[in-house]
Amino acid sequence: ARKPVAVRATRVASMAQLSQDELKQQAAWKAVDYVKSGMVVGLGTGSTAAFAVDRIGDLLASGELKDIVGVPTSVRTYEQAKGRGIPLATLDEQPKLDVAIDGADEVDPNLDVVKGRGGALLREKMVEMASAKFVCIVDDSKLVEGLGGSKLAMPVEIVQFCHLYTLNRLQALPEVAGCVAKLRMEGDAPYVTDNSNYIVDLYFDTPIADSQAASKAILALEGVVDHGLFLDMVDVCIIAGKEGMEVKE
Ligand code: ABF
Repeated sequence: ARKPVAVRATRVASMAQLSQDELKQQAAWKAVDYVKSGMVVGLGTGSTAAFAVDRIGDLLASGELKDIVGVPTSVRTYEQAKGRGIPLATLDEQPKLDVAIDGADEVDPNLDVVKGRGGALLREKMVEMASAKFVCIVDDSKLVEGLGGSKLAMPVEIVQFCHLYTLNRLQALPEVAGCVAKLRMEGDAPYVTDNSNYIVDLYFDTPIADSQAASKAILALEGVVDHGLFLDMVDVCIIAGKEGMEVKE
């Protein structure tokens, strides 16, 4: 079991005026404080993580950070980081990371999270599992009492082969009873991940009762590659809200 979550809250009156994008930026910039010269850094995907990638690029350009190597979690992030002049490597070349910074779709009170609505969950999980520290960055709209509770998707990456068969088996799992499974589409065609797989989004009416059991049951299906439940993985969560900033670890 995870140790109890410690919370450091900084009330910042001026944050009341910030837009959601500005809150994301605040969380991202705070996370970059964990990056020191010489580190190998996992670079997340999504609009919140993009602020961290830009910030690292700026600090490298100004000389405040030196000798950083970034490991991107998606083709999108690879392109962004390359454009910012961040030296890049793969997990093959850099299997041990010092820190990874990435966003999330839902964060529960234990700092378990749902990720992957941006479609990059597999590479995110591989990179973040390889990191000594995973710093998750969100605005406070992402907070939920239980995972699946936002009524938005919990994604599962599956192989293309007989994807309807896998979708039906996912929906029938007792550990996610009552969920509705939908193949993610992009226009008229199925959405294809960076790894040439499909995504099935699971929708819940009520939060997942036992996310550990759901995680194991989903992973045990043969056509499943991975899922968006990131359990016991977050070391630090930075939450930006109009009231101020919270750092939970
Ligand atoms: C990534 O980006 C994903 O795991 C998550 O799905 C998404 C969050 O996006 P945003 O920061 O744009 O809300 O971190």
